[in-house]
Amino acid sequence: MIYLKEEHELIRQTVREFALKEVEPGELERDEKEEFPVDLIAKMRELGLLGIPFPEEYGGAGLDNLSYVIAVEELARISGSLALTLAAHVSLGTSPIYEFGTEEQRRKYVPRLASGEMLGSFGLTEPNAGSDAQGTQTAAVRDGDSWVINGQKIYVTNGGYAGSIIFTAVTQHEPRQISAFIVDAGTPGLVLGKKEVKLGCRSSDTRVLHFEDCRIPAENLVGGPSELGKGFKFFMKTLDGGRISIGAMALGIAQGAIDKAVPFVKERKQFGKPVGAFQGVSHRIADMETEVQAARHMIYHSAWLKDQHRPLEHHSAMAKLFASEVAMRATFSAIQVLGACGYMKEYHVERYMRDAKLCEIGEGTSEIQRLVISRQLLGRLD
Ligand code: COS
Repeated sequence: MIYLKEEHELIRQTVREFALKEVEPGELERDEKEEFPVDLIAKMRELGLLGIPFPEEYGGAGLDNLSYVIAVEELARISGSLALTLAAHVSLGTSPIYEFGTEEQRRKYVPRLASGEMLGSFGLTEPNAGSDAQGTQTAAVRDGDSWVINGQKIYVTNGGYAGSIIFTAVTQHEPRQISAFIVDAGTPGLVLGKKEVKLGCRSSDTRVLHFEDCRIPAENLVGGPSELGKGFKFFMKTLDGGRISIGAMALGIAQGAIDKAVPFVKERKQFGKPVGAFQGVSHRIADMETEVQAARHMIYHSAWLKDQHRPLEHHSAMAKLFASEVAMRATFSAIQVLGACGYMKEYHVERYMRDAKLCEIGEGTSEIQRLVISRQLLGRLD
């Protein structure tokens, strides 16, 4: 592929090897027990995977977004949960601090996040603010040298294991103003809520976070006083990048479905020949491969656009939309060509299908991606 250099192949090999040797063996059990893999995160830290796209002076690996996307893809080929954990940490928990934080905020948080000393997290969604992300009700009130936060964030990926959480809150009602803040884990008044039980990505951590008169220093306003009221835009721009990584996760899951389906249909014999010899099966495999390759081009192109600091918004929305729908079709097909085996947990593909569903919902549903894409073409008609 035109974008790929030696460094990209190297990161692919490193993560592939790690995923096959270290991640796959325990994945069924972790999925079953909903076990967050603290030990695997520690190994990813040793491999330098937790800060791939951040400069070395901020604790990162100093590589590009394409390298990061390939790492997410390769993890997702084996574990959607681990890919999601990485994507939430890098794209949502760390990137907005690096991109929109003051130099002090960058220096304080990014090296610890990018080096993997701690995980990062991001709080946007609330009980009454999902697709309508401007519906935020969490409030921040200035009191002396602090902001006092009240409200709650839900479906917070990595919430229970994060050292810092970047989140949005309303700082003024008329005219309405949403700002972004950082809260450190362990701050009094930040109360960890229940761990969610999910359809897929079951060994990733998803939490409710309550803010109960949670007092954070004034300097934790992201970007400093001049950026008061810019939180919604910061978060929208963050999601433009984050959606590439969810697309990469979908791509990896879809590739994983092919990886499982191809050897199976070559080996499994019925009516005296491999089931792959039947056109109903071989054409499904051909469609899976075609769609996965198309998705890969879209995801890598979006990562390249991000690396070039070019406009991204509808490209990343299209890439995520397409890749996540491809992942659903590919995992459905994998189950179908494996037949009864596909329905059994030990063959992994039913887990792949459950994990893939997240990609059509997280970081904006497919409906929201279509809204973003169509607004780019049509403008706002409502
Ligand atoms: N980059 C920069 N600015 C953006 C932006 C982007 N990607 N998207 C919107 N904005 C700006 C707009 O330009 C507008 O600015 P002005 O007020 O200066 O004109 C402002 O933000 C409000 O934008 P808009 O009116 O389009 O906001 P909407 O309320 O219509 O919401 C959607 C837009 C629906 C696209 C947004 O709420 C969204 O993405 N929702 C899904 C949220 C999501 O993905 N949640 C999952 C979280 S995963 S933890």
